[in-house]
Amino acid sequence: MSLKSTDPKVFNAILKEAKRQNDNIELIASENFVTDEILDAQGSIMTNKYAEGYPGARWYGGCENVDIVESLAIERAKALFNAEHVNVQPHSGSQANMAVYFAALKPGDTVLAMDIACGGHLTHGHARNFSGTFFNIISYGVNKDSEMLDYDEILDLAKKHNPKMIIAGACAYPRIIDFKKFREICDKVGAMLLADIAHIAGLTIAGLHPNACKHAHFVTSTTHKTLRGPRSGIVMCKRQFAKSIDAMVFPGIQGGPLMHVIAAKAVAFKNAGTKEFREYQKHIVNNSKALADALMGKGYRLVSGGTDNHLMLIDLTEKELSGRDAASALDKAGITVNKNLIPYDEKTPAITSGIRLGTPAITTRGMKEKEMELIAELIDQALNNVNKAKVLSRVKKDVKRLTSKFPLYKDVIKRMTR
Ligand code: DSN
Repeated sequence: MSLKSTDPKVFNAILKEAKRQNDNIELIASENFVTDEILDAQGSIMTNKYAEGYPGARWYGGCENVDIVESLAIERAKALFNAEHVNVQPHSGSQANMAVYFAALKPGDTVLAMDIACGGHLTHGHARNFSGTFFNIISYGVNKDSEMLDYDEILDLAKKHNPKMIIAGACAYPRIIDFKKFREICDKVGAMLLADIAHIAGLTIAGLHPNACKHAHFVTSTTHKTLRGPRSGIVMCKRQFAKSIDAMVFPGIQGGPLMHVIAAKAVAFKNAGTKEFREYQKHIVNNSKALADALMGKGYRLVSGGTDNHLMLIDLTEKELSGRDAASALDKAGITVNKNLIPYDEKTPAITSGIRLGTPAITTRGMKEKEMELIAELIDQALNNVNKAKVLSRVKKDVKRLTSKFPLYKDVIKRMTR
């Protein structure tokens, strides 16, 4: 029996999603398209196996095969990041961060982290997230003029509040993060450093961003952004924290690991060790710079004046357009982005003055600088005509013409439709 006949509603939603991903221009900076090998591993029968514990020390019998994939994932990740210890069991970036917080801190301890309104992440202390409810969060932002991290200001805050941990890392920051400087600040005030490299993990492997593992006590990452693996997380740490991190991931905050996802992580880590992967990361950054230049050439203001990495933030204030309305118009034109606060935004998080754009997914499709110029042109046409359905539908046709030259999941769609 096939899913198509047993559950046509779910089958059709999956098929339509495959077609949407194929037809649209995907610019969400945290998304990517996994390879067929990752789909094979993640969709495998390893989903059936309970394996509480760690390789060689499980609570269940029959773990000899899942032990192989978890050990491979650990060894490959250690080599990629030059990490002293890696735990590959966190189900997500959020749980990776939770494991570090609970292993390194006590409830009520002070943590200095980047404000979500300036590019930080929900788990870096948002009031309604576990991080903001269990811990005393002090936020740092970006400099109002440069819109970049201000390490003197961070040091001042650290001296004033004496945090037990400082978090370096962001999900909407278009510039290089200086982890060495963060560590120096930590050492001055006796704090531990957690680097959350979810967005920049792939760039790190390719040497296009400083490696946080050199400087931080703890490093967390998701595995599905620039790293292009399955949707999941990992924790890396210095050797002396290995036992407490492992004990906090299991049994501290998780039960059975998702062995099918860990198998897919092992596959992704193997791929990330190749020359092709490093070339791919270079193209992500080149595309990001090309898209940023093309947009600025059309008069768009980019937060901090450009990008060093895979993403950029457009400030739409001068266009008299909200991030919400811009994202909605682009969606109608087949261009997928997310609305995003810009530093010191006067609008609410549900409306915003900005949108965030990233190039990992379109680069996976093989698009290069030439296509970035065309994409900037299509974005500009859509944003100049947010209320004109006819124009948006014409742009959508152009989007489809472009994406059809870079087909995605052809075999997946063929298998599903035959
Ligand atoms: N904050 C999400 C993003 O960067 O899109 C990921 O958690």
